[in-house]
Amino acid sequence: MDALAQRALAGDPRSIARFISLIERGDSGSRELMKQIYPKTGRAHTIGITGSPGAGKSTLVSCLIAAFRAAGKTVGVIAVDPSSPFTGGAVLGDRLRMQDHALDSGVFIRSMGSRGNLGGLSGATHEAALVLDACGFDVVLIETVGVGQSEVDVIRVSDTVCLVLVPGAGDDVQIMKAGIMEIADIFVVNKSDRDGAEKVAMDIKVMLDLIANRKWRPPVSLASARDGGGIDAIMENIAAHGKHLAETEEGRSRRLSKIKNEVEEILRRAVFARVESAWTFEQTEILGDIDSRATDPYSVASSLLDRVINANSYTDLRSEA
Ligand SMILES: Nc1nc2c(ncn2[C@@H]2O[C@H](COP(=O)(O)OP(=O)(O)OP(=O)(O)O)[C@@H](O)[C@H]2O)c(=O)[nH]1
Ligand SMILES: [Mg+2]
Repeated sequence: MDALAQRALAGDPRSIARFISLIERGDSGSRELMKQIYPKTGRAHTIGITGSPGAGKSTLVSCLIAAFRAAGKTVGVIAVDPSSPFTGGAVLGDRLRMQDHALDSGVFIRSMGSRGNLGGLSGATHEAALVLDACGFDVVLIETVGVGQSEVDVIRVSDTVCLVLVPGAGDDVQIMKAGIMEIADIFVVNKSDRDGAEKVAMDIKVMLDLIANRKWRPPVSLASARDGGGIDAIMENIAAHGKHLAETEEGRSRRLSKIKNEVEEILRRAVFARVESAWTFEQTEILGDIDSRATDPYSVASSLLDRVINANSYTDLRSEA
């Protein structure tokens, strides 16, 4: 096994960080590393924390880290900031808020941005979560900012999705639109020290009644993360959902569908990487040909695709991936 993978699996924080950086760059060598560590994955409980900006996600994550640590569990955290990779204020803020845990060797915190990511943010986030899983963290928390489609994609990689709402933000319509209601397993109404939290919780329950019957009825609880209020209930709900996933047919089919997405994502990347290099090479000439109507974009796309598919055996595709 590669030395870097070995050191990461042994729990060396610098090696884990370097490993995730390789993935983030979409480095082709990282696929080989992923293959090596994959057998060690599948043990962590991955929890996605999403919700509108400023809802208190990072504050909540910090509370959850403390609660999991108190329960003797190690925690890996991925803070995803799709809009402003690396330099974003939100990421800096997250770092500050979570720094209480910075010296705890049972906690690993990492920010990720979308910059230079061939496979897209969701692919890289998923792989980073797998790395933390393989490195032995019992729990992996993924915080994403916002409630758009890209957050839905990112958060789909988690076993348990926790949606954080706050009173008076008028979030409900936005969330319905983004389809996050459907993928949330646990609802938290944070900032319940403010007026209107009970009303938001009621509204969520009404909306849940409208969503087609599921075996798992997402629990709704109030929290005040800033003062550490309501964390016990969230911990119980997380544990109950984990148990549901482990013991039911629904849990198994969810795992299989995650694996399906995983394979499709790798395929997409492998094919695209191939097509892209042919495309980049011939681009200038082809663009001119389309401009003069000597050809059209549809024929160009299908001929590129044909060539890639015919030129590569499965083995080539695999080494490319
Ligand atoms: N009143 C009140 N404020 C809170 C509570 N939890 C968090 N806050 C405050 O809300 C603000 C935003 O908290 P964050 O934890 O940074 O929220 P976030 O959702 O991570 O924000 P982004 O990552 O920027 O989207 C901070 O000023 C917190 O102190 C709470 O329970 N009650
Ligand atoms: Mg945050």
